Amino acid sequence: MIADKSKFVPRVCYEIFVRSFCDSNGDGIGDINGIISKLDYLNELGIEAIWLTPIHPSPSYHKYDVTDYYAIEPEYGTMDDFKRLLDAAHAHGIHIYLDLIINHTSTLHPWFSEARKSNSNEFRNFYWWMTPPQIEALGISTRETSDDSQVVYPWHENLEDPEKYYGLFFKGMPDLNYHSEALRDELEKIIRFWLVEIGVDGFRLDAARHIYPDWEKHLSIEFWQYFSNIVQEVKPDAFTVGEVWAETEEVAPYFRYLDATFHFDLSFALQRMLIGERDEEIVEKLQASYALFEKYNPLFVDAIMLTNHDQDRIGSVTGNHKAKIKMAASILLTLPGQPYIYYGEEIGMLGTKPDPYIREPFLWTNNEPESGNTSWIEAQFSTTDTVAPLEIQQADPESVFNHYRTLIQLRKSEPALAQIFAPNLHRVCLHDNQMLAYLRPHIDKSLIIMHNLSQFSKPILMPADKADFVHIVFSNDPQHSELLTKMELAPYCSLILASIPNR
Ligand SMILES: [Ca+2]
Ligand SMILES: [Ca+2]
Repeated sequence: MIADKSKFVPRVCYEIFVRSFCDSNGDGIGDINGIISKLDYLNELGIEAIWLTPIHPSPSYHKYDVTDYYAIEPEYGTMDDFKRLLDAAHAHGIHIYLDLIINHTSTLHPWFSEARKSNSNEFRNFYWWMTPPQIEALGISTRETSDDSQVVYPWHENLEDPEKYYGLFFKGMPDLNYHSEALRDELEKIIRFWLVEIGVDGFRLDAARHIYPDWEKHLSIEFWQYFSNIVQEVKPDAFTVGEVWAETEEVAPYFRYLDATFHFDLSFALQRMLIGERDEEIVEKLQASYALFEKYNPLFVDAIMLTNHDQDRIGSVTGNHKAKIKMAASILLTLPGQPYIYYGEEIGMLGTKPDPYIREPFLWTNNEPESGNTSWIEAQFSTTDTVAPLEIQQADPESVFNHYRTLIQLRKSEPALAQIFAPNLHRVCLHDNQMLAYLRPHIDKSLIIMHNLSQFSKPILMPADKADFVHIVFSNDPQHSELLTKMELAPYCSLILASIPNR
């Protein structure tokens, strides 16, 4: 029964920061028609689902502060454009996940414009309000910073109002208060609208661990039960992936009600490994997280990524080291779970914080007119001097782009890699912590994957019981061909082996 559910098809996903992806009308701002024009490209890359950063009307460039949940940001296009995007994506077999920001709204949302008028306004309790003495009494005037918010003082003044409002991320983003039944009714309408009337395939759920504030934190998980009940009722096939930016132990309970959550611990561990050129017992750490996730949901989907729009780009993390950028992809795309590629990662784009510089224009071409390159911001990191545009990389068999493409195809064609449930991952010990190696068992064709994390050529000290893994499925070490005869792996290279010949 589960096998029929399309949401459980393993999909290689792609995060699009809409403003920076592709401009269709020459105003320099990425838009929905731009994305439609690049669906063939995404299909060629092997992408099967897209997470769009927010597309609702919003005063900010990133649009994580919504003013209308039922409309499309005019800079990005119209609802008709969006419907055409959905149809075109579906025709390519690509699912669309909407970024749903329901922890907070913009201060310019009509609900807040009303709520801030007086404490008797009917929208007042859509948000959190308290007087300074109440805040003091609860001891909540300050908060400890978290990975996803550096805000220490979350209570903000509302002009003459004796009460302050709570905004965890920013004073322009007041937190919604789901103790309000009227707000819950509004949320239900929003979910229904996008899943049923418009027909998106799922949601990426922003700030999922912050729905209730720190002093009522335990209610956040229950909230997702309520949310998931609505989704189950209106569109059981819809996929949900939550942003629970916390350590694995705190993330795990969210799997009870969400299909997937992003694996931040893994993302940072992979980054440290690429910098330090040393394994961090990543296989054991992953096995421990799977055991934890499974307790809450045997059908959990581990949403894995190198980085997203809130982290320094992997290209910069590695110091624009092409071989490491490729190795990062080789690791991500051979681990269990549902991989998310952040737009531009596949061409090795660069960028470090502040945020706008990890969200720079995608480099389609050397900036020819009508190339689709956006220009809303002047790139500081990913310029044609530092990163070869896609057009150049497509023609170069050694490019980062072609490496991504190859690995994605491999992930889809090798059943051992495509498995999505009950992650199949075991350590293979090569007696060297600069050699990361793991087995992906499969009844027909198991694979051993190894990566030389170091700058040194390394011997392959294969365990005796794995001696029959001699058929090379993939290698970017030029000294390898079809059979593993030279028991050595060149610096920063990856090797995939099977015990039976390739078809
Ligand atoms: Ca545009
Ligand atoms: Ca909240």
